[in-house]
Amino acid sequence: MAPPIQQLISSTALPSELKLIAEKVLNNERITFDEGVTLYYKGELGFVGTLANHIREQKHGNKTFFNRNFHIEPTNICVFDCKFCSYSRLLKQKEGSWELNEEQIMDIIKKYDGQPVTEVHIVGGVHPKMGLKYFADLIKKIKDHRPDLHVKAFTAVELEYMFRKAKMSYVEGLKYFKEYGLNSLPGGGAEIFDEEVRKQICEDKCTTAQWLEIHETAHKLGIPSNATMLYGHIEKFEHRVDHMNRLRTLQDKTKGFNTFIPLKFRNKDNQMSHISEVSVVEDLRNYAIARIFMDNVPHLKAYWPMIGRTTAQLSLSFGVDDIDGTIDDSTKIYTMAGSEEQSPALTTQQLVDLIKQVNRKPIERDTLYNVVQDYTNYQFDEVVPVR
Ligand code: V47
Ligand code: SF4
Repeated sequence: MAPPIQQLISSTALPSELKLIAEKVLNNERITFDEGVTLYYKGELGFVGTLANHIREQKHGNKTFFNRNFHIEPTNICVFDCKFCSYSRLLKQKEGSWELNEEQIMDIIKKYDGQPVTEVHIVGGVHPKMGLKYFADLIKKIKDHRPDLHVKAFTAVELEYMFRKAKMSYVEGLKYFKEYGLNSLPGGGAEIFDEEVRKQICEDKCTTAQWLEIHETAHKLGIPSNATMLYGHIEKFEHRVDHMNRLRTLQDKTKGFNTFIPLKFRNKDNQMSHISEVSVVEDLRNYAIARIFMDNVPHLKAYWPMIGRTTAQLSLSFGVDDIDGTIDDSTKIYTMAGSEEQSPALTTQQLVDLIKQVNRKPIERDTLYNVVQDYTNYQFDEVVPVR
């Protein structure tokens, strides 16, 4: 029997514009902006899923990556006012806010001594008093304590604010952090690049141009990064394609993005709570179209603490090849916004089982996707320590 994608192409019922896209995917060709928009308006879940799964299996076979990481959120106090944010508090607003000092952060790091974690992910609110020097010293302390731990830290939003306050250019600031031990940047703060939509949902934080310039500068300095897209709120399909197109264009230039991470807008306790959340079908369609459109970004991540374990499992048939990490319950940005996972922690064994249940190969990776361990035939004969 012909592979599913060829069966699709030979189906007489398929509209010619979709057939053309399917042929491009089969021939490993890039789809255009307009074709991306067509997929959003006309591509049914089964159709986009078949194309995305073809690409996923061409790129990674059955492999599904995860890593052993933990998150530190130093504070949720933030000078900005993103309308979708359920997590931030103003400096003067004491209720529900937290600020960790250096000792408390180092205590979290030390909690993982002797545990085989490979990455710490540090992001938080943009605190007016926690500046560049504070965070550079913190990273150095972490690296002095545990040199092998990969430090993935600070969104472009946090960096833009710190560099502006320190009167440093992006090159100077990023070089400075790199010297202190910063290894890569997470993908947050991208939201939606369209300037009009951005103005409505997060007017006061770093602009699209600044976000892209910080990531471009990082890539040129040998600091890889991720990229996110916040979808399912007031944006139109065209805005999603525009967002991915700007990332794809930058990636052609720098090749510095490892992973694209679509983030579903969650509507609990924020200024956009009146907007309904999109369906699981839309989540899966979005992953699939992202996989088809972003042909030059190697990995597509479903961030399970936000989307939930079941959708994360499903997403592995819709283009996703990475389900992030073991994490722990210190990540609050989604739990406070109403995600399914109210206490997001999975042991390695649970993550491996989750992947195996849907017949994929669980591969533990480090931040840069070097294989740490292939768990396909691994037998857990005792309880493996969490994370
Ligand atoms: O930029 C905030 C999002 C992001 C909501 O690089 C919300 O590996 C949905 O970027 N509904 C920060 N999303 C988190 C982030 C991230 C997460 C996991 C992995 C990586 C990585 C990066 O969280 C923000 C924003 O887009 N966010 N509030 C909300 N209500
Ligand atoms: Fe601050 Fe980030 Fe929340 Fe925006 S999303 S208000 S920058 S913590």
